[in-house]
Amino acid sequence: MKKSELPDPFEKARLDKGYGIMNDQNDPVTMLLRHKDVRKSAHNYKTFQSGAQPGRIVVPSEVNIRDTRQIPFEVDPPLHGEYRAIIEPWFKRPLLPEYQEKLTAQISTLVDWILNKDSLEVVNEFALPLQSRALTLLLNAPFSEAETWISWGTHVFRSEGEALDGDKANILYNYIDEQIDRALKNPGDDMYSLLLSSEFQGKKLTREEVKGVMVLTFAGGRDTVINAVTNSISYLAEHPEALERFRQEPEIIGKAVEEFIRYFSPLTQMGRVVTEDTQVCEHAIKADSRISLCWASANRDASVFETPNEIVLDRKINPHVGFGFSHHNCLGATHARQILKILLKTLAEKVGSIEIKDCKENMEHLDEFERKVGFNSIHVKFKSLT
Ligand code: HEM
Ligand code: EMZ
Repeated sequence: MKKSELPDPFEKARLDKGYGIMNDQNDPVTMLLRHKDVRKSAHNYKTFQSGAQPGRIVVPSEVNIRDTRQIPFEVDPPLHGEYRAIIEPWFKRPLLPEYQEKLTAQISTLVDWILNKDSLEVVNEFALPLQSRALTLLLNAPFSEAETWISWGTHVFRSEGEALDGDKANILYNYIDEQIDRALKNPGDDMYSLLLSSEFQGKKLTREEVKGVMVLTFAGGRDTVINAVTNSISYLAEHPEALERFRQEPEIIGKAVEEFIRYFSPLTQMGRVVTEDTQVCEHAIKADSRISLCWASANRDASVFETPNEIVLDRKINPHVGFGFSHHNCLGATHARQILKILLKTLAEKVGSIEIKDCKENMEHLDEFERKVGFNSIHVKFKSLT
């Protein structure tokens, strides 16, 4: 098997019964595995709610390390739409040419730097700094803040070997508190200041609401982006012809990004809390239990995607759910797509080949399923094109 492959552990259960069950801290999750069921249930917020106890829809559940409600992620319609409208224009800024120019400059500098190195560990030395520096653009925060965020590692709630790390979570909460204090004293044109001056239903957002948006912005766009970047590089290492194709046909890069998101599915699943006794795939589910929408399984559903286990760089029909589906679809997707597009373009322009030296896989243990979601570390050598 190629190192860049991410096998689909859900195929048999998806075909046989359509769901799987995993325990998680004695709050089991019925995982929906079929594309159709995932989309239908994502849409049905009345039966499958996001606005339960904060942290409970995340798998693994974060109820023990988080009280702050993440906004708009843990709010259901109609309030969800009102919150989302406040921040949606801000999250569309990556479409602006100035934003893309700055992102291109950041990524070019990083790629030039890696070309000079004999060996590079992609997760910590490339993907993490790239993600953190790019986030300074989304927050409109000073570039130097990225150094602090890099020091937190790849996930703000997890560390290697520890699925939930409360001490680490506190570092983030304290940091956001300090930043809110700073923006209150000295408002500027950054994201904290924007939120503090925004109104919800005719009243200023509360400190807790501002915190809820910021915690989500830091947590949601972190390991997902890091995995997407790292997996893309491992794919290009084993498929140098893809780099050549991006040079010849740069117009397919947008499609390739969508295909990478489908195939890599950096966010495996997201939960919902069931509000009434119901059934999925002829399986009874009790009120107040949890289901999950397994994006990673839906994205390999052969009834929707031809050759689902292959990366087809210019896949024509690609209704993937890697960024979610329906009203909670990923707000950070505009930013994430720009990062990946600019990365692929820059690598194609500057890199001739990439050699993988050694790597450690990052496995998610989901009871009956073991899913490779990327790498904990991967050492490579980049060779320049010229
Ligand atoms: C929501 C995936 C990057 C912020 C979501 C959802 C998915 C997802 C599947 C839907 C969750 C649900 O339905 O409960 C991804 C992937 C990413 C990525 C695969 C990278 C490749 C980002 C980034 C940010 C971000 C960079 C911001 C910095 C959000 C927010 C929501 C969200 C705010 C909630 C939207 C809402 O509730 O209306 N993301 N995400 N994401 N994501 Fe992302
Ligand atoms: C939550 C989640 C958001 C959660 C859209 O996904 O991402 C996870 O990585 C975090 O742990 O708290 O922000």
